[in-house]
Amino acid sequence: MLHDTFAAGLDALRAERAALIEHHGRRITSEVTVSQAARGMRGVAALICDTSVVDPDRGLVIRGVPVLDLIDKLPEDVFHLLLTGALPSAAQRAALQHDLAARAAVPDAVWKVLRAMPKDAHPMAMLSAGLLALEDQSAFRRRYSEGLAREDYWRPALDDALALIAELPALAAGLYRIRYGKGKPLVYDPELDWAANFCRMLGVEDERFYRAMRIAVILQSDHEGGNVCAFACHTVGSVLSNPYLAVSAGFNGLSGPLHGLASQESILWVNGAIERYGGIPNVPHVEEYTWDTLNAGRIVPGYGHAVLRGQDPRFTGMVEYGLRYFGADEVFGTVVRMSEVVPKVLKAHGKAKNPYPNVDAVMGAVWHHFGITELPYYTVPFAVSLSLGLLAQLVINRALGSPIVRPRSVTSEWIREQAERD
Ligand code: AMX
Repeated sequence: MLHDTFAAGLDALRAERAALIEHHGRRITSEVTVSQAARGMRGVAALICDTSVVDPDRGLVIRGVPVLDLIDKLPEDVFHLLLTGALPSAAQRAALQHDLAARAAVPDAVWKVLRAMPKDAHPMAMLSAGLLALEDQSAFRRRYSEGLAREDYWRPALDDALALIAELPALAAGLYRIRYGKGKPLVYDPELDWAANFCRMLGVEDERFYRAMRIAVILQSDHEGGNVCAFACHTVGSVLSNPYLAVSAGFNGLSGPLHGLASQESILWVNGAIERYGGIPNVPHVEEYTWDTLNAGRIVPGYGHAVLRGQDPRFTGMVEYGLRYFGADEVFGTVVRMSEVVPKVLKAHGKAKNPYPNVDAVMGAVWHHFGITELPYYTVPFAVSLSLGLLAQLVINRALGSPIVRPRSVTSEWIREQAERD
């Protein structure tokens, strides 16, 4: 059914993009300075992505809807919204859930690969390896080698997207159970929704966890096109690498401490404070602890952002849920205390352009509260959540026939020569 819905909007999608290029093709989105080229292209707008926008002050807006207005939905609904621009009807949601349940089985060969990995392999490396081990299932790979017409690329890409979204909770939960000796991987229950299945397959059956997972997934489901994870996935996907390869590349990008691994690092940092002060630190303790981190030349994990300049609504949304349901939790309480004090210290420090907590400052406290206490695992649920946006973007790009990503680079010598000529 999702194929039909997407196909119904396809002509309009393509016509809109063609008109955009025809009428506005010469409009300048950004000029690029040498400083920007040297510093991670910060602020350079050089991609078109319609699934979501990160407004520096308001944060994530998905298809025109501020993300906090979506947290009572299901992740399935949000995937539909990301891909098609509209929330699903009840029938469309039921069909999507049915489709996901039918595609959710992870073959034994994948578990064999994961079991063969080193005992201290990082869970994100296992997730990426698991995707590569699933890659032989790619409908895109098969159909392309059979001679697929360009205008039909999106069809097997959407098949792969649905298979990946279905398989990811099982894969992510299964690798947790293998990596941390929790028993055999569990299988998908078609009676439960997608996020509840993720929790149950982790081994936690708790309605409060199901609700927290739905919110967490929605909050982290997309973050426009330029974040490292989305950009890596888009770049690799642009050469028609199949969706398994492209998403694995995106996840590898998410695995760095300046990006999604901050979820692990921030709780490590929070736990350090709890240990040092014997419980939830008071305000002077947090100030001291934060200054000690900065004076040691380290970054404060879970704070700052490359685009956001105000509060991250993903942080606010998750904290609101936590305050309602587990406000007394020590790790969560410390996260909240820190969020009240650290911004003042970062402002006084004077470097970070955004001194506020980002989404990674809080998510680990949620997993910890529900008994997932293995910190290296914390980036995995982020990756599973972000797959919704990565795959929506990928299918749309396949449908639009987006060409390969291939910007130019310049040499330092070229810059000096240009300067001498002026
Ligand atoms: N602690 C200490 N210093 C920080 C800082 C932090 N949390 N955030 C920024 N700074 C420093 C930068 O390192 C930089 O220092 P420099 O001039 O000596 O190189 C200076 O402040 C200016 O940086 P910026 O323009 O504000 O940030 P950025 O766009 O270069 O980087 C980010 C953004 C997220 C990498 C950075 O804020 C950071 O390292 N934060 C901590 C890690 C983290 O939480 N990452 C997750 C972000 C959300 C996500 O992607 N999942």
